[in-house]
Amino acid sequence: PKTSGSSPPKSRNEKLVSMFSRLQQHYESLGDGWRERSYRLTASILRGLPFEVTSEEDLDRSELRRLGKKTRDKLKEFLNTGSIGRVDGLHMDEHAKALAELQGIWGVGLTTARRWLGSGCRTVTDVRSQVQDGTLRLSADQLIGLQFFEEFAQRIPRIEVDEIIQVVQAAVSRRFGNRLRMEACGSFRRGKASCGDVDLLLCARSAKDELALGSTHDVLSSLVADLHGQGFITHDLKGGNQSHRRPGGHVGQDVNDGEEQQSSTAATYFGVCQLARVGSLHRRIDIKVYPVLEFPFALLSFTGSGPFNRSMRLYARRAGFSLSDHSICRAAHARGNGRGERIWTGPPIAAMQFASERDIFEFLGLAYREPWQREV
Ligand code: DCP
Ligand code: MG
Ligand code: MN
Repeated sequence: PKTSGSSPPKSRNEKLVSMFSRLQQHYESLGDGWRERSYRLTASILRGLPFEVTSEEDLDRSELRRLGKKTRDKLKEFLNTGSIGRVDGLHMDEHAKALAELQGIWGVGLTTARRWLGSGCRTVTDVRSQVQDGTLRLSADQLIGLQFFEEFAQRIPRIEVDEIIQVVQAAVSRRFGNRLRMEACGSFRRGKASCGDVDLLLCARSAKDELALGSTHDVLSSLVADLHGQGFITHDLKGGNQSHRRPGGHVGQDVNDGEEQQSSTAATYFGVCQLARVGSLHRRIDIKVYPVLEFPFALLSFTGSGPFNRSMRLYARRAGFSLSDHSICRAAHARGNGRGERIWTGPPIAAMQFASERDIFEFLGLAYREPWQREV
């Protein structure tokens, strides 16, 4: 015998009902009450129909006669094509939104986000529950990204960036005296009122200081150890998909993208820090140490913005050069690097010619732009 009170009977026009409900929800979320009610009515009429809509003639039967032209057009589209473009578009939006949310977790890139979406994970909440029940396995970085998702999403007020800079500067001075200079880069250097993270660039003040300091890797390791020791750095991150980071250690040795470029000894650290003050949030911090000769290139690159870097590099390429965070090279020949990309590298322009960012602009024949003029 039939049990009452279970799921409601499926409508003969189930697919159409769900499409119009989707449209109704969409307009509800936009606050468009008129369209919301219109599509709610359509869904309810379709739900109550005693027959399945299979042809355009059906649109003149019973309650369907009440529907307006736009809705009839959508029903016709469905009958002709099996879907409604407007509804497919909403699904696309939703797909893009879900991908963006998942990529908001530190350590999650497009590939991972797509894979998770494919296995039914659409939101951070979904990820959390799938991690709980063991369906989803995250990398150490991703687990930290997930743990601090809400905190990392908070912008850091400029005044707090200042405090963070002072903590690191104090450790730098204590350990390395005046031999090491430090520049806060990224959005902070561009003058933004708030920043997504803190980007710090370190470099010996002179070639002589560089010799005395030892390797960039050792400098960075000992600084990070100091900041750990005082409880300021709380977590280390390995650096997402960047497979060239030195495995094991959390301080990575950079490798140039172009195999032909001269080897660089820049070192990079990604981590999490927290000021010793009640209520202070966990913040993302990036620290890089570059060789003296690369400093202007590193400063330019680490200051950004990302789009500004891309356009300046494109400009350089068109002028026959390849600009990176290490140097500028003549763009001599292109060849595959095994991943189907083309690298354009030739002999580097002597680094001695570049003492400042200004020299790089000048070399390329570009007017200098102050950091706060580098949004695009
Ligand atoms: N950068 C780049 N290409 C990338 C990542 C970064 O050129 N794929 C450069 C430009 C950025 C700088 O490094 O400005 C710092 O990177 P961030 O991700 O910290 O970006 P911003 O500091 O500019 O912005 P936010 O306030 O979000 O940290
Ligand atoms: Mg930044
Ligand atoms: Mn950063």
